Amino acid sequence: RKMERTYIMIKPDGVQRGLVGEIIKRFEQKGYKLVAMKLWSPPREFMEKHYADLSSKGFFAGLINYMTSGPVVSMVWEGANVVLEGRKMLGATKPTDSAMGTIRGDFCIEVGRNICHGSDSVESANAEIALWFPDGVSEWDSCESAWIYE
Ligand code: YYY
Ligand code: MG
Repeated sequence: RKMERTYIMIKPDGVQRGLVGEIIKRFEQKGYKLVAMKLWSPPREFMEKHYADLSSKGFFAGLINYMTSGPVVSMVWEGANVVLEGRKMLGATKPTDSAMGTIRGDFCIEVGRNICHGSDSVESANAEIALWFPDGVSEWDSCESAWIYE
């Protein structure tokens, strides 16, 4: 099996709306392992680096304003295929396209307030984890793993 790590972030609206526990709960209950977490308000330049590939988009300035409007919760989750599966759990970028049962489908309405971020590939996950957690993550053995994996 393909063990991976992904960078999941609860955006300022998710924090303000009290959805931190709900989002963590879904990843925990699925069986993924939390290996890093912090709540903080990174400076604008840092958020611009995180979203550098979108810098030419018309919504970029608004996106950075929104993403620096309050603290975010940064997390790294580990598990088999967690990059792709984590994206499925978040739902489509546009909440109108997000299936009910996904985080975005269940909890938000507009693309510019879509409450969560998840890495879109193993390569971008590795880059985002290095950016957000330069000191690394916490390695630990979960007692549940024998019951989650064959
Ligand atoms: O990875 P994901 O968050 O699902 O979408 P991206 O295409 O990477 O865009 C990042 C972020 O930008 C998206 O979550 C909301 C915002 N955004 C927007 O405000 N308007 C768009 N038309 C597209 C994206
Ligand atoms: Mg993206």
